[in-house]
Amino acid sequence: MRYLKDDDIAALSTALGMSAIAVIRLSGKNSFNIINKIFHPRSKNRKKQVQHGHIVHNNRIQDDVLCTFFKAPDTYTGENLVEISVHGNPLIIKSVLNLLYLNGARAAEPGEFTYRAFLNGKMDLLEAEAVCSLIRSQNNIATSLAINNLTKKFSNKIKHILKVVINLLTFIEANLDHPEDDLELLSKNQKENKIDCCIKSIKDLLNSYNTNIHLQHSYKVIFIGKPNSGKSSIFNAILGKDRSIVTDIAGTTTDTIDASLEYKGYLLTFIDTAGLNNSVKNFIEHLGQQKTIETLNKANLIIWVCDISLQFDANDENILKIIKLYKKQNVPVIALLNKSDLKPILSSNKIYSIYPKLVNVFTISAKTGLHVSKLLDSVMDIISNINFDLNNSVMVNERQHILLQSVLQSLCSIKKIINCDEIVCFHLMNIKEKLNEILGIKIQQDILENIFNKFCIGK
Ligand SMILES: Nc1nc2c(ncn2[C@@H]2O[C@H](COP(=O)(O)OP(=O)(O)OP(=O)(O)O)[C@@H](O)[C@H]2O)c(=O)[nH]1
Ligand SMILES: [Mg+2]
Repeated sequence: MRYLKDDDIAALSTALGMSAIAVIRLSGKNSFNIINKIFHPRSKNRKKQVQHGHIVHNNRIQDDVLCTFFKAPDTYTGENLVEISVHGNPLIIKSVLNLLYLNGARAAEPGEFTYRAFLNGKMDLLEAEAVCSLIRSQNNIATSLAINNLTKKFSNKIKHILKVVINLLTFIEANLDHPEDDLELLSKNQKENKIDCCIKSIKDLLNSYNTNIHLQHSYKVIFIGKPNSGKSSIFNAILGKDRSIVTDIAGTTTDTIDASLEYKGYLLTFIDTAGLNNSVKNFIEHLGQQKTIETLNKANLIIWVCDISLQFDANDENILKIIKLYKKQNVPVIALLNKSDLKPILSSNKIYSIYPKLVNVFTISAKTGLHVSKLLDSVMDIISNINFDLNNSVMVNERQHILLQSVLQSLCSIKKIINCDEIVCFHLMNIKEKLNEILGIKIQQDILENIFNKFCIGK
């Protein structure tokens, strides 16, 4: 990896493939000189920011392009930057890039443009990481959260906590260094209030992580129910293909099977699971059921499939207990009374009488297709109403989560020794360092490179 700061870098910033146009970026202090060696503008006015002209090599025109010149320091990278809009043919892209390399630029490493933006103070590390999340977001909520980070909402929250910590540290250190001076002392209560306020903010951010982690890629919709209730049949009906095996043998599905579907702009991942049965017979079934339970931890929505033609039995009872547990954690649940083409024994009234809190109960038939399409709309209704304060929530990634957890631990330790100023100071210094690391201040080079390494090339 070569994340140098003083040379000139170039890369394709749009996706490689056939397209109307493709944008190549060139950044560095010599970038204007480099492009001018191969770019022949049509107009004599070289002061224009956007110039139309040709890329020429050995007197041959390689492409008809638009060059946009951005003069440092008001650019994405903080350096002189040129965006060359070429025709979107991979051969042309390759030839223009090669000419840039021949004339003094080198191929940019992943995320290197954003890395330079960070080094040149154009953005802090949280904003830089948000750029990566924004590009990768696969649903509307994830996109909104990434934009919140990009517009400093996360950075401001961290900076606010940092301010409280520094303020507290200054007070306590001053008192430790100059006990003889008549400095104003903070009472135990005042110190505790400040620490509590930080703990609350950190806990809110950690909660965001738990929600975000599920949402970053797709919404997980998980089918559960006793064996033979028709989970796989409904799963297949929704997907419109036979993804899971369906038979009348209880315990047909022994593993979790997932398939994704894009619907109304949301990416949904449906997961079929092994039926939950209190009296499992063999080891494979047992493993399958364990996997079902583990999968539930990822659920954004649970679909409980019951067989309308059978009595509510001990297996359903057990599943209901599990559902109550997840409902408590605010995971929404839809109960489906399947096999409505058969003589009904179980009714929605029965389900409501057992568990009145279930609001989404409806009948369906995987066999006839009754209400299968309605199910998708109900899924969407629920998912688009997942309770998000989109204005105030932020996206927390794994790196930030680990650091936040460590900050929380130190804050909790302080509460236990609040009167012991030396140890409080020690913890506060540690917290300050971790908060700075979240923002990317005084962060080690290898950690930094590791972060940007995950970006795509050209960003
Ligand atoms: N009559 C009728 N039969 C259905 C319906 N849905 C599923 N079945 C049948 O019920 C049986 C079990 O269906 P599956 O979809 O395999 O059930 P499952 O819940 O995935 O079962 P396991 O994988 O064993 O947990 C099959 O014979 C299906 O054809 C329905 O709506 N009506
Ligand atoms: Mg099945």
